[in-house]
Amino acid sequence: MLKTIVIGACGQIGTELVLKLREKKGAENVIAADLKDNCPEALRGGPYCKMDILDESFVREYIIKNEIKEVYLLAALLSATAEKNPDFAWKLNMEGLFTILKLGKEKHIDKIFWPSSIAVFGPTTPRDNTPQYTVMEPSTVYGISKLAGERWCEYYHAKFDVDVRSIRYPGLISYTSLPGGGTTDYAVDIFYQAKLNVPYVCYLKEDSSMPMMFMEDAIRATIELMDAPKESVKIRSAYNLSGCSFTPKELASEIQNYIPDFKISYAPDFRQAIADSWPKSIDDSAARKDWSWKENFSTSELVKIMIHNVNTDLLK
Ligand code: AKB
Repeated sequence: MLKTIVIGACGQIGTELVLKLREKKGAENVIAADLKDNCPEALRGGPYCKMDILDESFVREYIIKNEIKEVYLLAALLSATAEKNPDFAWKLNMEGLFTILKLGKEKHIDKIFWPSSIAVFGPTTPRDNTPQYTVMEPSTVYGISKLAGERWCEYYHAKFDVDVRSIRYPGLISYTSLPGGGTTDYAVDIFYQAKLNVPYVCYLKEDSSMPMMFMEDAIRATIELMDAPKESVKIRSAYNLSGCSFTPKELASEIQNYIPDFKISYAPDFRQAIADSWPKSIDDSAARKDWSWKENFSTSELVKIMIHNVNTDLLK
């Protein structure tokens, strides 16, 4: 079995991706790598490496020495955090990608997954059913870095035959680990407050619709894209991917079906402008056609699962 590494393994996507890949490929073949000194409890079932993606020589040596052939590069600053630290966000989001793309060009690595985001779109993009190919003028540092990254992925594929694959993730909803620093994070935070019986103050307006997806769908999409035959992966920038779309008000009302006393109020902050520049819903027909993507979870299904599984101990 070829060796796989997930860099940024302790984050919201990384934790669940490592667990799923270990189930599929055998725990010993999937290395979790992250900045943290110690491996979190959830990832202790397999190898762990403390790794700073900005330490290029360490990353190169580790991947070459351990004959790692598949890389999932998830380490990044998300939209809200990136606005507070633009220089570092640009450095982290771009330099790590170049390190891995170069290893692909030198044929040390066979396959790369690098996540893009709906943040590649901007205020001039059509917001309803946003097409795969459309105007892309992102207004956030995060969005600019993701759009630049997409162009570099396509370039390395076209010029150097690097097998790099990517998805424009919408907001991801999960209960195994907490999100950090995104504009869509409210849609996870709200469940913790609801379960603590605390009123939730949302940093977006009640009618801010954004594309979202349950984590199980996102992990399945990632693995299905990576497993797809090379010839089926026709888009080497990143695929649009759709799960469901909802507003804070719609989400709160779904939660009230389980917790009738749950209260929400709205105090929009700087994240409102980011949400306003992003799509409300996504056209993912290319992913459906090229590698047979289909989502499994609707808003009401994901709310039911979240209400039953969110454990407020995670906040401690
Ligand atoms: C964010 O809100 O920054 C992320 C994303 C949509 O990429 N969740």
